[in-house]
Amino acid sequence: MAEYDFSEIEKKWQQKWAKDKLFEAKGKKPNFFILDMFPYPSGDGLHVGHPRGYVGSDVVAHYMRMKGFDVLHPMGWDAFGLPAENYAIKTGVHPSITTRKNIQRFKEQMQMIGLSYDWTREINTTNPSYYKWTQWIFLKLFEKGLAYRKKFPINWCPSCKTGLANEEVINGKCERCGTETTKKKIEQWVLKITDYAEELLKGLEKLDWPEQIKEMQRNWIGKSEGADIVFSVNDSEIKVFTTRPETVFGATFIVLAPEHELVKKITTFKQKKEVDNYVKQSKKKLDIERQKDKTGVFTGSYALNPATKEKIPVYVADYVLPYYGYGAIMAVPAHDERDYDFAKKFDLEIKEIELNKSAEQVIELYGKKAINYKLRDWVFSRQRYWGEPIPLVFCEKCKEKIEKGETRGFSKGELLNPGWISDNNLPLKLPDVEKYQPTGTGESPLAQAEAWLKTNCPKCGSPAKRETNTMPQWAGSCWYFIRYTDPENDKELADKKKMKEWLPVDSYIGGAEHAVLHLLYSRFWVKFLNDEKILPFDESFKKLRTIGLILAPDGQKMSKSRGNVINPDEIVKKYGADAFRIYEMFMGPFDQAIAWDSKGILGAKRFLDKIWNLKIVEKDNLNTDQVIKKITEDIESEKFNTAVAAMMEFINNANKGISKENLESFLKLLAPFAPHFSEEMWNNLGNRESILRQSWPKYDQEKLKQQEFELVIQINGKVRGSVRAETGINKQKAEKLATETLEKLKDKKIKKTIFVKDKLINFVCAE
Ligand code: ANZ
Ligand code: ZN
Repeated sequence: MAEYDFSEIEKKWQQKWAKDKLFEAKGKKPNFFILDMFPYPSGDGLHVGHPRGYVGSDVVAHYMRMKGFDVLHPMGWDAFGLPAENYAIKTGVHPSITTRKNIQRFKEQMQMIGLSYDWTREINTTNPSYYKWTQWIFLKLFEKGLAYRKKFPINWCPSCKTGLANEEVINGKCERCGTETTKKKIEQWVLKITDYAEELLKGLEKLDWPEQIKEMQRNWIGKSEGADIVFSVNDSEIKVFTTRPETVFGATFIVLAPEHELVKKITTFKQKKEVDNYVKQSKKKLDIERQKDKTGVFTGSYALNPATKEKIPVYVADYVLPYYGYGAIMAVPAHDERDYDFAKKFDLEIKEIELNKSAEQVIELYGKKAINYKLRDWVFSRQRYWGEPIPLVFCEKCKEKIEKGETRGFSKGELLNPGWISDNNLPLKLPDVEKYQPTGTGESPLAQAEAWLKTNCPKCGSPAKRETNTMPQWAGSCWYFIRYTDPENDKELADKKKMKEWLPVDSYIGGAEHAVLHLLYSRFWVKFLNDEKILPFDESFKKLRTIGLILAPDGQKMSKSRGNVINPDEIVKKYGADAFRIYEMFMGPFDQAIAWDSKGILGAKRFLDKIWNLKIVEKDNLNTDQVIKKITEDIESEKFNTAVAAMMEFINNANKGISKENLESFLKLLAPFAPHFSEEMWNNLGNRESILRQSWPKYDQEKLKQQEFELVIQINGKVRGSVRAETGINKQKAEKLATETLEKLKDKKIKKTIFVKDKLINFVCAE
């Protein structure tokens, strides 16, 4: 069998397409925005896992173009972040240099695979002309009072020497480096994402996203409906939040978190030493440790249960968390497992009660309806170098004015954070520094850039100092998709008309690991900017599809240290970009993890060789309607693997030859998957206009119907149902179809099946 010369063909067409500007979005109607999550350009280059999503989105992009849509399919670089900075610490090479080099390599690899990006719209989050607008959005948040300074114990990575947001701590470990996080009390910029808790929750309903991702966001936002109930203790009041107000009759003790502000006040003299000691000990513990065994101490005081009028003891215990609800609970050991464990250990009353009052009734007597969210505000400052500078200065003079009560000329944010003043002179460029090392003190390396640090207050001209913390990794990616619609604009983040034309993103493809990070943060910024009338839409991504990981051939996660990384450059060199693309799509369901298999890539190559060698005949008996329908539907539902399988089956049936007309139709179906190969064959058949400019083949509904029949399904000779099936299907397929159709067949013990071609299938089952 003759093999096609992929290395020559692929390069040739890539150059031709670029020259003909085949993939540039024009802004015509109807249009379609298909987006990949843009990568962090690491020093390792692409691995074979990246292209799984990129090829998938590329198939859709080609398909939509052939369906007549003007397609926006862009790529860019999420290039701020720790690895470039860590490399700089080690070698002294400026992160911008490393970043430039890495981007170059990523881009070459993407071009090698023939991805049809519109490179005229490439963006880079570390470019001042880009981060000017990231800073601008931050200032908008600040001005509206949605950014505030707060000193409180935040998650701290001792290795990265920076504070982290809650979303960046995965099972107690730093999302970046895997080090166990600790708590550190430092002053931080925090964004009020909690103001949007309800909208973020509601907005999920209209999104076509994987249910599992939506559920993760719902859980993260964590809405609980219940009541606030007040318990009085001497002359103080303890407010608790409960989701089960009707259990108040069984509340036999109260528990305060060690951090609760009333602990000191209500602890009796006798108990003071023990309580102080306990509070000190629990401060050292991590949140997960606090949940493990139930520990606690008695405060010596009693509270009044408003429902039973009984006096119940007040305890301090660290299984109650300080930042949820009010950091205090009514303990109902008969109905709550945590409280039960605690009551057992401390020998407290466990009162069985009859729940004869409804939650509503209890609220009307003793409480107030309340809603709580688990979502916390977003800790937004990082004590690191390689990030967007926060464009604020600190001015003592302005602070004094505000503290004296002057409000005129100050924004809401400035009044909320006295002394902190917006610097609207953007972009505020990241200065060069000698040392990139994080200091560990809570200041970023920018504190050493003396000349940059010292400035004058933009408001009053007095000497002022710049904020030295930088923005987190997630800032630039909150809004990057907006910039693609108008990447060069230096007057606005993007032109309104262009935004209206393209946004929100029609289809977004990327990793599920971003569920409560990027995918949540971005929705928050978009909702805010929409409220500010800056954006004409209120959700970022209409449709989201997540990609399964590609594992090493040994089934393990690919990693350099394990030495099991498959390098895409080698694969493409050996088998060609098209075979690589076909295999990436064929290897398994798009959203599921799957191990790389070297035999599979070989199979993909052979499939293309087979097409290359097809004999062209005057007339064939092949059925293209069927395959067109199948592939159309599969692409629309991201079932790329079954689409490739259908193409393979079609080609197997063409071993006696194929007509030129059918081959041309088939090549159009193949083109999104194997564009270079299809283009070459298309060209060889005498066509001069690119195959990627052809319209997507249509199938004949009527003809398809004639090729279908009603498959009768019987169980033990009795008709139990029927289903439309294509004529000529074999027994195996008919069995599958019938079991998918008749639910009850799943529970039956099937002894044998009798199949009458194009008529019926009878399952002989045990009675
Ligand atoms: C009495 C009760 C009885 C409760 C019962 C539950 C079951 P979610 O659903 O997660 O919102 N709680 C309130 N604040 C807390 C805090 N700071 N730390 C730990 N636990 C806290 O949980 C709300 C329930 O968690 C509340 O309802 C409260 O216990 C507890 F059969 O009140 B419940
Ligand atoms: Zn000032």
